[in-house]
Amino acid sequence: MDYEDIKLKRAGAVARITIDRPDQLNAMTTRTSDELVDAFTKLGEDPEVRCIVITGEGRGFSAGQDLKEFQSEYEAGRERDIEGHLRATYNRLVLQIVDTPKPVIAEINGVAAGAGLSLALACDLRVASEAARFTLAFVKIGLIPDSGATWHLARTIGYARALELAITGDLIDAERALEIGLVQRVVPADSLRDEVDTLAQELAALPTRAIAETTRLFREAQDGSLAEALDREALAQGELGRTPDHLEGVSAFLEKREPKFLGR
Ligand code: LHQ
Repeated sequence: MDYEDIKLKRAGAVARITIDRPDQLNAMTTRTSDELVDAFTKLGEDPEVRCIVITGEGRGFSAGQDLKEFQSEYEAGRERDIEGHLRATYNRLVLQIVDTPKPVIAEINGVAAGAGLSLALACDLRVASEAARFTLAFVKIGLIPDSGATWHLARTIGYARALELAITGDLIDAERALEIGLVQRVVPADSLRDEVDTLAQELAALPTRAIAETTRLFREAQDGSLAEALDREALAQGELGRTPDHLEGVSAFLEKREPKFLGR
């Protein structure tokens, strides 16, 4: 698939996806979403890729749905099939990101609004520039938080704070986002790229399968009992215990040397 709305770059085991619609603050159309699903699917299947970064071109991360995509329907007062649109676009995209068996970092270079914030929430780590801002803009246009935000946000920052951001639509800065745990790190704008590259290289050198299983188990444990979590842990550990990276990690420890993981 040729990409028009996103750019894809590889540097060793790290892949960087950039949403490339800077004039619209990287607001997403159906095409953007289709391209992102395609990129995450392919990178997820590529054994050479061991960490994925997603960011935005220009001064925005993503302003969510491109509200101009349905402009003619709105102007004509025609009914819009938002349910169908969500099912065909963001619902697929969010599940694809979450199921990608590689660590995914959101490099939040600027404003993340609406489904743009939902997208960042679907990633494993969020590193923001001091210039980043965040809003669940949905309520401002008479909608509910979608694209997984009702699921991810309360689990990320707690129910009370999530509900407050959802029903006020307040725009918060990076410092507040860090304080409430919406992002894991905030760095100066001019060092964002370097900081994320360093983090991505570090993650890419770790046992990729163990990271994928860790994120899956944490997610699944949110909705189950301790007994179920223990059961899933034992199953996953049984699998990982048979991997080359487990053997390498233990051998390196016993031989007092640095491990060299292969992501297998
Ligand atoms: C935009 C957008 C945008 C198009 C800025 N679209 N152009 C799913 C299913 C179907 C329908 C509905 O929604 C959904 C999911 C959702 O994501 S709903 C939420 C959609 N997003 C929003 O409502 C956010 C709208 N944008 C804003 O509130 C502001 O632009 C923010 C707070 C993000 C940034 O404000 P500023 O930094 O002041 O920038 P700006 O407003 O001046 O925007 C810069 C340009 O980007 C501007 O274009 P222009 O040609 O005038 O320079 C905006 O029109 C354009 N833009 N967001 N979502």
